[in-house]
Amino acid sequence: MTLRALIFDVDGTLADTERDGHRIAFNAAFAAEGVGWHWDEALYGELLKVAGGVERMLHFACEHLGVQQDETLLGQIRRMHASKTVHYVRHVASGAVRLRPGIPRLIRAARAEGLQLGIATTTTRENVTTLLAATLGPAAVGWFDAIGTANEIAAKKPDPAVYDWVLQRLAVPSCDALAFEDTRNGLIAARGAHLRCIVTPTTYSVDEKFDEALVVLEDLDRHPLRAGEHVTLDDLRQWCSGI
Ligand code: XBP
Repeated sequence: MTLRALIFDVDGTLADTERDGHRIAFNAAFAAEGVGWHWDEALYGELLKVAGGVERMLHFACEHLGVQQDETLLGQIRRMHASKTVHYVRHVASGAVRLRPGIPRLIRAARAEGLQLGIATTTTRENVTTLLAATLGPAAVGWFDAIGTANEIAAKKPDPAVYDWVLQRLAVPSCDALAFEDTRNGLIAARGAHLRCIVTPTTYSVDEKFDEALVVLEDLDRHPLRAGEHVTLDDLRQWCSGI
């Protein structure tokens, strides 16, 4: 294989956005709607098994509260999701969220070597573009040759559709690309698109099973075998070639 593209998941992989980003924004939207819901850290960890904010709220209402799924509930959830996105974008744009260790370095190295870059996420497009601009600068959105989000692809991970879409846009075969994920759902999605996948779990996903991963790392600044060294593009190439 020739490594031609890196494809990144967003939430948990580019940045640890869930606990202090998305969760807080969901709770702010619940308060604004006056619905009386509150997601604490432990409950949110459980709810993260459901990808996508709308799907997560629907799951909570139906499975945890026993609410009947109907048009009234769906309308309320869509309204709260729009409000949640406003809260989340404001939070990220304020500079409150930082990229995970090694992410900016690897993205810059990939650009310098002419690799293509992709994003494969189940979150809302505005959340992604705001995060990229706030952390890497206003031009960073243009560094990515394909950005697949919930706005383009309805099916959520573990469905591989978003990865298939990004690969098609990049015009790269799956054997020449590498995915980065932080959860089992994401790993299954990437593997479903026949991609090799590096997993960097967060505190929310650390106990999940990652047997199908190429390598599992604490983060990209910590080489698994060489203490004090970070992970380079050459390391990724070696792992991909099975060396
Ligand atoms: C993670 C998610 C997202 C966010 C919420 O996506 O499950 O749903 O928690 O985002 P990924 P929205 O790891 O694929 O980036 O509310 O915009 O859906």
